[in-house]
Amino acid sequence: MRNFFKSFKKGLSKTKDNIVGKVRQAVGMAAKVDDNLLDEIEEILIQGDVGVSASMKIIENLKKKVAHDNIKDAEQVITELKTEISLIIQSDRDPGQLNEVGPTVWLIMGVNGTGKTTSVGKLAKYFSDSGKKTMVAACDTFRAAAVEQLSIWAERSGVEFIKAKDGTDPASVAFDAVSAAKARGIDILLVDTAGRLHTKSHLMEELGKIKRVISKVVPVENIKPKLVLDGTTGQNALSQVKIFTDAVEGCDGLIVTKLDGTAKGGVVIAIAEEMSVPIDFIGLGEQIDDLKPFDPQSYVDALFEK
Ligand SMILES: Nc1nc2c(ncn2[C@@H]2O[C@H](COP(=O)(O)OP(=O)(O)O)[C@@H](O)[C@H]2O)c(=O)[nH]1
Ligand SMILES: [Mg+2]
Repeated sequence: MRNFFKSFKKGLSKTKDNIVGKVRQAVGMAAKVDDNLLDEIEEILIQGDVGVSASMKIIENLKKKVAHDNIKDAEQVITELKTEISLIIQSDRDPGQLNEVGPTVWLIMGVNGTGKTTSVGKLAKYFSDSGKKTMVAACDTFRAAAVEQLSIWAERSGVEFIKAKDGTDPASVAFDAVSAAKARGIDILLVDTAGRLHTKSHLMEELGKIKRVISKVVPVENIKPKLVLDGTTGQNALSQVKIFTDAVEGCDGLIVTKLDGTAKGGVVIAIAEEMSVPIDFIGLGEQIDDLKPFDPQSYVDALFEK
């Protein structure tokens, strides 16, 4: 647990400096707790990609609280800010939850370079470490390098690996993989797909086809489409959620990567406020253990730790 929190702290340090660090500075300079200070905090939140909607909600609630409780102590404002952020992102979801009767199939989708293939590799390690029978399928038939990359990750985690031959139809590879997973009593099958621009309709249709084809082998409730978002792209990432959700008729959860590389990790709060799809895992670095189940409490604690 200590190591778990340490990863959050390390991976979110840029965001911490950029958001809570700046709030502390503003609070330290402020002569008193007033609307000026709270507006300044709102500006800091928006700059940190917390999103306009979440930032406004947080500050509105803070203003009410300051007035109602007659808060004069600036330090108290920081405590209340932490509470407001916690309220937005809290969740009792278990991100690694699998269906009782397997295989559960995670269909990993997203635009190019968001971190799909490496996340599949990291998830394979995560699930095999938790004692789950894990299989990985490389359905990125566009990039031979991606298949090679994933086979190395799979080998490192000691999980089963199924790959496409060059130029084969991704849906047929997925079908074979799901059939094999079912036959071998696999708990979790992770399907890596090719990156696609959400503006290219035939590629988006292909995702829908993959889902339809595998639903011939496993019940549809076992198929969990997961969207990988690049956390460094901030608000842009949010617009991808709807399009991918439409393509597969429902996105089950999000994986937000590269939070270690950005000062704008407040995007996690924006997603929680604006999207109906929950965040399941977050990427906090490039090592195999750097993809963590999203724990809202650890996220907030990491940002507000002194
Ligand atoms: N720093 C950092 N880099 C990441 C993270 N996730 C992925 N990457 C990097 O992002 C790049 C693209 O990843 P890849 O999995 O190939 O993306 P794909 O095109 O979506 O399959 C690689 O260099 C990864 O190492 C993360 O959480 N943190
Ligand atoms: Mg890839």
